[in-house]
Amino acid sequence: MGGWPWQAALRLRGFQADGRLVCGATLISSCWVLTSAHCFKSTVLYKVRVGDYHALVPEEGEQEYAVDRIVMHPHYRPHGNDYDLALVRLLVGGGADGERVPRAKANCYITGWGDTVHPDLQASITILSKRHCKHRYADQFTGRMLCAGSAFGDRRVDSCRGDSGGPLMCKRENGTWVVYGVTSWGHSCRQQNSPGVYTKVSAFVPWIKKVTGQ
Ligand code: 4AZ
Repeated sequence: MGGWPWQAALRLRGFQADGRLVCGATLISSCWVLTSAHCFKSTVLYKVRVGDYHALVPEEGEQEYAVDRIVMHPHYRPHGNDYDLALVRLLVGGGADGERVPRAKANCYITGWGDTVHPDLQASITILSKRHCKHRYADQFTGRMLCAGSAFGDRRVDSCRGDSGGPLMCKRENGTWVVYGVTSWGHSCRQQNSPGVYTKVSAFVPWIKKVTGQ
């Protein structure tokens, strides 16, 4: 996606519905993407497209990979929202470059091809306080989640169906970007007082390193 080189798409593979969008994802190294565990509801085949911008137009730089391995977080439970994280290893030849995942707060963006995101494919978003998120979602909101929202003029900015699994990225002061969240759930979309909820990547760095070996 132009300007968002880590944005990837999890799509169906096979004779039926080939290429249909399942979820967003974030490329975190040359062979791993981070996405939501809830994207994998059935045992169908998946592929991962990277380097895409317009979802329907074949473009230079767009690449598709078969999936080598899907690692769901071991604490994720079907139909739940907690521990909503999965790592997908792409079937590519070798190579590995790790990225640190420290703190960042300002300058955050959500991206995706889902029902989102105003104006198109991308939106600046604000991480809200834990207190605010707890107030709205009570015990459904755990320490492994972030919530975020913002307004664009009179329109609310939010992730929505089809965006989940995709990145909430923040730009640090030194100019580098961090995957801060993975789009997960929320009460509806673009509703006042119902911010989108994101899996808090910083809570999972040890697990990500263990799985990816980085
Ligand atoms: C979804 O269904 C979904 N507004 C993603 C994000 C939000 C709601 C639903 C947050 O994938």
